[in-house]
Amino acid sequence: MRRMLTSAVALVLVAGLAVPAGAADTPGAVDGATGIWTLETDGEDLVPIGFGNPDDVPFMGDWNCDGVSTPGLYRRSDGFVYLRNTNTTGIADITFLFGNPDDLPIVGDFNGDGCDTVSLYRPSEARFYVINELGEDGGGLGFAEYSFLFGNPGDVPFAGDWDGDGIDTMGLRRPSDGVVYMRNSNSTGIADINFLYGDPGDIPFAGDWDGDGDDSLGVFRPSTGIAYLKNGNSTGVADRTACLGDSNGYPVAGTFGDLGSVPDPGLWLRPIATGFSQPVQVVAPVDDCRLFVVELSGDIELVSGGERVSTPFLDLSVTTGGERGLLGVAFHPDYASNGLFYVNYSIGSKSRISEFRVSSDPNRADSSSERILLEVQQPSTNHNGGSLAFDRLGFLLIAMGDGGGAGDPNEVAENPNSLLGKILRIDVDKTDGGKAYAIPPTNPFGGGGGAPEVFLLGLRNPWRIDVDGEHLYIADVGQDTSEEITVVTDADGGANLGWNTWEGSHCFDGPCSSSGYVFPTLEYSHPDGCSVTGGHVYRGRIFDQLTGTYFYGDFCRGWIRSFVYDGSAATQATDWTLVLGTVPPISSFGVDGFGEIYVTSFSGGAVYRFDPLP
Ligand SMILES: [Ca+2]
Ligand SMILES: [Ca+2]
Ligand SMILES: [Ca+2]
Ligand SMILES: [Ca+2]
Repeated sequence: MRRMLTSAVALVLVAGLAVPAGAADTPGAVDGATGIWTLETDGEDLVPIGFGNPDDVPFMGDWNCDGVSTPGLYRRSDGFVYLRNTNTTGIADITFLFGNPDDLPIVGDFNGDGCDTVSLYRPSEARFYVINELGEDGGGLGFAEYSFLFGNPGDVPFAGDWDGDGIDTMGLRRPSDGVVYMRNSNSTGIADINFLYGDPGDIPFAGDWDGDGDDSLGVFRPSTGIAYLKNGNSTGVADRTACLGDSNGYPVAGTFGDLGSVPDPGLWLRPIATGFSQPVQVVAPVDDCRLFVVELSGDIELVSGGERVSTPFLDLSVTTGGERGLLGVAFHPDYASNGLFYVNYSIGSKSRISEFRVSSDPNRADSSSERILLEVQQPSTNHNGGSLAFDRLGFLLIAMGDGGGAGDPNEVAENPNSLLGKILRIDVDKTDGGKAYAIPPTNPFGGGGGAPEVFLLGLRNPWRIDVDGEHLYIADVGQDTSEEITVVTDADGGANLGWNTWEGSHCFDGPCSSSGYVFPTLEYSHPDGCSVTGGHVYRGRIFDQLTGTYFYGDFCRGWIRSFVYDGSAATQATDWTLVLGTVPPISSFGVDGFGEIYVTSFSGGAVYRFDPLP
C-alpha cells in the first residue's frame, strides 16, 4: 500500500548506515454511524475528517502518487467511487462509476508505478479484476487489464505488498475459520502464504505497521472495537493493538502524512449508551479500549466496542440512600500488569475504600478479592465525597466530605485530626504501622500534628477531583452561596481550602481572616448553578485545541463550562451551552484510557462523549 521502489533503492544506496526505517502505516477508523474518519498520526494523535456518508465502503490509497494515503469510498447506492487527494474534510477530487453493486473495492499499487488504483473483487465469482488506471472501469469490466480467480465465494479480500517488491498483490480471509490466504503475484494459483489469524468475524486490512517495507495483516474486531496488528504474516499474537471505535467502525490504513495543521472539528455530546442506573463515573485503565461505567447502586458496568456488556464487571453490595452508594473507582497505574483497582463506597454508616483484583476473565472482577484499606465513620447520609484518583507520584487520593448535616456542625473540615472534609493521600503499594497501606513520606502530618492520611484540609463535599500532572483540580460543592474549583499542586500538602470558615470567597463561620487559606481558582454563585460537578483536563488525541482545558459542569443546571489554568489563575473561561446544550442533572465527567472526555447524566442514565461533529 505504499511506494516501495523509492525507499527500497534508498536503503540499498545507504546500506550500512543507520537510516530510519520508512514511514510506517498507521490505522484509522471510519465511523459507520457518522461517516467521520479518524486517522492516527505518527504521534498517535487522532485527526477526524468528514467525507462521504455513513453507509459508504471506505478505503485509503495514494491516488496522486505523492506518497500520502487519502480517503476513497464506494457508494453502493449510486455505484460511484469518490476519491479525495487530501486528508481534510471536503468533497471528492475524483469520481467514477464502479463495477456492480456487490463488488468490493480493492486498493493497491498493482503495477509498481507508485500510484494506487481501485480494483475490484467479485465475491460471487471469487474473481479479482485488476485495474491500473483510475476511472477506467466506467461501470463495466471492459477496462480491467486482467482478471484472475482466487479463493472461494464469500472470502473477504484485501491487498498489500507481502514480499516487499513494490507491487501489491491480493489476499483473502475466510470468515468461517479465520484462515488468511495470500498471493505474491496477481494470478490464479494456490496461496503463497496461509495462516490462521484472529476470530472468524474479524475484518481484515493490511499495512506496513513497522515501516520495514513489507505489508502485513491487521484484523478489526467489531465486537470490541479493537484492531490487532501483526508485523509478520504468520499465526501469533498481535505486535500492537489500536482502538478503532465501535461496532459501527470500519478499519483503514495508510501513510497519512503531516496532519498537524488540520483545524479541530466542531464538538458535540454524542450519546454512547443510556439506561444506566444513576451513572456517576466513566473510567478506564490507561490504553484500555473499554469503558467502565460506575453506577451509584453498586455495579461497575462495561461498554466494549460501543455495546454494553451484559454482565457487570463488579456487582458490589453497597448502602444507598441520600448521597451514599458506590461513589468512585480508580484503576491502579499498573493495572495492565497487576489487575488492581480501588473503590469508594458506602457500607452501613461508613465510607469504605477497598482494593479489588480482576479475575482470569478480563471482563469480570474477582468479587472475592476485596482488601479493605480504610473505613471512615459518616455522621450523615450526605457529603460523603466520593472521588478516587492516583496522583503522578502513584499515591491514591481519596476525597472525603465533611460528613454532612449542614454547615459542618461538628467543625471537622479544618480539624487536621479528622479524616472528614479532606483530601486524603495513601500509598496502596506498601503497608506499615498495622495499616493496610502506607503513609507517603511527604504527607503534611506524617510526623504528627494531625491524621497522617490528611493531604488537604477545609473541604465541604469534594464530589469530583482530577489529577493533571502535578496539578490537582478540587471541585468542592458549596452550601447556599458559592460553588468552587481550586487548583493546587501535589507539593501543596497541608493547604487549607477554607471550609467552613469560608464558603468560596464568602465568610461563612467567622471571624474570617484570609491568612492561611487557599482561595478558589474559580467560583460561581447560586442560582447560576446549585452544585458543582468537577470534570477533567482534556488530554485526549482528537481535539488539539482543547488540550489543557479543564471542563466542569453544574449538577442542577446541566451546563458545561471550561477554563485553562495558567499556573496561577483560571483563564479562557468558556461556557459551552451554545455548542453542547445542557444535560441536567450532570452527575459526573469521565475519561477513557486515551484521555477523551465523557459526561454522565442521571436523566436517562446516559453517558455522552465529546465527539467530532459529523
Ligand atoms: Ca496521495
Ligand atoms: Ca499503480
Ligand atoms: Ca509484492
Ligand atoms: Ca512491515
